[in-house]
Amino acid sequence: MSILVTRSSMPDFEEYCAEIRDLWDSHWLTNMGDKHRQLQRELEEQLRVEHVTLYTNGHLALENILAAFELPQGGEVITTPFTFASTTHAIVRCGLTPVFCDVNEEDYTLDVSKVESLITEKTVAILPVHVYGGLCDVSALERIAKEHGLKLIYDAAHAFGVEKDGISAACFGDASMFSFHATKVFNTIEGGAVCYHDDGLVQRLDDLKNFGIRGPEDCAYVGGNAKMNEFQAAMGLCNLRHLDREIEKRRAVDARYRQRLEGAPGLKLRAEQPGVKANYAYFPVLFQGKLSRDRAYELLAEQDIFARKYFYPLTNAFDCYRDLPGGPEKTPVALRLSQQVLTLPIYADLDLQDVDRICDNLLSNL
Ligand code: T4K
Repeated sequence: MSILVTRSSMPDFEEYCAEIRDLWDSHWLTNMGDKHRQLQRELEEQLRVEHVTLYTNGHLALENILAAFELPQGGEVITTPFTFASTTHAIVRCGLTPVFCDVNEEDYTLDVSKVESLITEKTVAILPVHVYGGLCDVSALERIAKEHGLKLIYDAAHAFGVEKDGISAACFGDASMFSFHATKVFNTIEGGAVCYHDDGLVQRLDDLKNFGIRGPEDCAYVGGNAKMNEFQAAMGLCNLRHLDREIEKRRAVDARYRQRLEGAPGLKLRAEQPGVKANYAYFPVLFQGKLSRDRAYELLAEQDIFARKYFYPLTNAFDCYRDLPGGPEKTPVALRLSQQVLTLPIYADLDLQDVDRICDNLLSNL
């Protein structure tokens, strides 16, 4: 059987059936039903954050939080190109302009020493990504955002369950977006959330995801539709019960990769971050020696093992952004990473013997 880069975590079939059983009694399938409300409450507890607003996917969560801040159209948002398409697209689809900042060599998040030089009178926000679940330099970014009066919105799509010195990733900045897509450490099939402290945002975010409708005869705001449905929320309620065990199993996979690959000539692993409780969402490896990333990808594919080149190409290399200033040559570290990185398969049920097989294959070709 093929080994893919990840495999969705799922509860037992019976557990999910039991969770959705009462939907056949209520016939209430969406529009902020009981399961939606329960999941929201449980996530506020789990992530230890004042407010969680749920969405049908992470991308719309990000678009909605950008819209909620009512940033001036054309305003500049400092962000990373070393990310999934969604981050940059959300900025552009909200009528804002991405300004690409390079990333650092250690954890591949925004290089905070380069952020301030990109701030202009048009800058309205910073949108960093906790890429692979590794946390950005949150204190430096907080300081810069405060000093310059900028919104700080994290793309925390990969960072569910991550903590720094006991503080949940959901608590940093003005808001954080999480993805609950099938490929994530915690999934609701498709899904996402915005986490934040400001009570004033609750109504706005609720309006944005439900047409601005506040009652049968009351439409207060020009909203769209981005609601999480009850089947998604039910999957979330089940998966949340098993989260700790899932992360523990991922930790074992991560540890085995590190034990086998650390120090191998031409390979560079991302260092573990001090004080950070990780979620082991991805296992990125840089190929910097004789064995190229593309060859490593092919060698694994020949054995039916499908690693992924997350994140190649950089978003500032996308055709649709070729007219923006700040192409890949302006973000040289990110460019090099995108050419060297391969994310190896990692998921809770990945057999350690398969991890060994992947490592044997790579090590014998270095
Ligand atoms: N910001 C960042 C930094 C993100 O990485 C993402 C999403 C977002 C924002 C937006 O969040 P969402 O709107 O998606 O909630 C996948 C995911 O679709 C995407 O959610 C994720 N990032 C991105 C990094 O990866 P693809 O195009 O690589 O997915 P796909 O279909 O090739 O699946 C990858 C592997 O996952 C498959 O080889 C097998 C496994 N898989 C996939 C699906 C669909 C499963 O095990 N079960 C499944 O149902 O984008």
